[in-house]
Amino acid sequence: SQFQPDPQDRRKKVVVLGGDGFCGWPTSLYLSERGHDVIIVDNLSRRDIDNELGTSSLTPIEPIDKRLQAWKEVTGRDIKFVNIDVKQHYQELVDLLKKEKPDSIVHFAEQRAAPYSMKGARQKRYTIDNNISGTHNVLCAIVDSGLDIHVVHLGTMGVYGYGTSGGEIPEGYIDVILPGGREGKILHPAYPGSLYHATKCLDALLFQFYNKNDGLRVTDLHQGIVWGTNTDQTLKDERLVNRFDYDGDYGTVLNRFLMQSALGIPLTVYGTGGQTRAFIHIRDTCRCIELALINPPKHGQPVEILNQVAETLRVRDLAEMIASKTGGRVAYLANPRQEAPENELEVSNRKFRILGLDPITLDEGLLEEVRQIAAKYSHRCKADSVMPKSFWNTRRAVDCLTQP
Ligand code: NAD
Ligand code: USQ
Repeated sequence: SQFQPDPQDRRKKVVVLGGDGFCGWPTSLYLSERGHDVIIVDNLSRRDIDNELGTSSLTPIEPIDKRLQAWKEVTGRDIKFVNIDVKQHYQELVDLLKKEKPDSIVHFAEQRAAPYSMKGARQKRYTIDNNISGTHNVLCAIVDSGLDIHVVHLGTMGVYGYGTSGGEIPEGYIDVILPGGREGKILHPAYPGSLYHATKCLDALLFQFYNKNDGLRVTDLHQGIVWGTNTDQTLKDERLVNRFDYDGDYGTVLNRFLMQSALGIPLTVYGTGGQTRAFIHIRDTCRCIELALINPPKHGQPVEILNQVAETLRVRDLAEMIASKTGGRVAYLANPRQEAPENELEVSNRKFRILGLDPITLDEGLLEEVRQIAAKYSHRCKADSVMPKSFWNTRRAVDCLTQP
């Protein structure tokens, strides 16, 4: 196998970059509970962006120090927190690695909303600068530290484009016949649909370079859209609650539909809703990260790429299914984005299945759990945050605003 599980020493010392975020927080708690030694690094920029947009998590999230204190009280376990901006504070990052000597880094610390990355010149430039320089700093810092640290990066299914290659999307690489007739394996062509998604394509080239040049071990997880909010760990205490993004920029589609149905407002399908996307539940995000951590690629192996997805679903099917169960209405809006109106999507997740993942798929109980969380905190919803406010081009803005 291409993986190198180490049954003697499965507990890792892990730096979680972006550990205050939607995926990073529950993953940090999960890893801590599973006996790994976790250090969170975050510059809290996601909380600042909420302030900038005049919105906030639907669930009332505590400041990071209160979160960590609650985790200590409830479980007796320590998680350290260090406020470092991985894009701006390079030397602090190198010093931290040299001091803590982690086995692995999980890299969540990027601006992750496609709509925010298309909002305007400032947000476009911020997303490119933050994500590309941040990722490069992480790789450069590992080499600088002289340590053999395995990087697990959260990438996206969106690097492949949707249904552009035809057939099942493989895991990262495709077999090709090179000019001259030689057989080869190359990175799957990149076809991003937003500047955010473009940063993940550019990250992939940096991983390939540092792997080839410096022998860095990298696992790149091409994750689908995450849904759900709580996990067994975040449910242990109200102060540990995970964030729930519902606004037009950061709210992802299934959670938005569940929030909209809980609040009795129309479900916002963009375009025909023929877009087919890959999905994964937040509980499986946590499981997948641990599987990736304890199964690092062998030394000398190319960048390992796994598709972190459970299933593929069509947006209008999701909306109609939720509306029919809850008596809600579906509103078909002009699409604020530039994307194929209809696409098929078939994705391989063979490697995670080999590693033992039996993924959660759309489950009535879990859908209902998210709806109930949305209903519980519905008083916190700002109605004017719900509609899309970022447009891929100005023509679309006009269409969206003039549509009844
Ligand atoms: P998030 O915005 O909730 O969390 C990202 C965290 O990183 C935030 O806490 C933010 O403050 C921090 N951060 C950003 N830039 C930083 C910097 N320069 N220095 C230090 N910290 C920084 O996002 P998320 O939903 O948790 O996503 C995490 C990762 O997973 C992202 O890279 C995203 O691309 C990927 N991903 C997310 C989803 C999803 O549906 N949420 C799906 C696929 C992939
Ligand atoms: N959509 C709607 N209505 C809405 C919101 C979205 O129809 O109210 C549609 C969008 O047009 C799009 C699809 O639903 O076709 C998915 O949109 P999304 O906002 O849920 O997800 P996306 O922009 O793709 O980004 C999210 C995360 C990102 C991650 C990506 C995984 O924010 O960090 O990388 O999912 S993936 O989509 O597989 O690339």
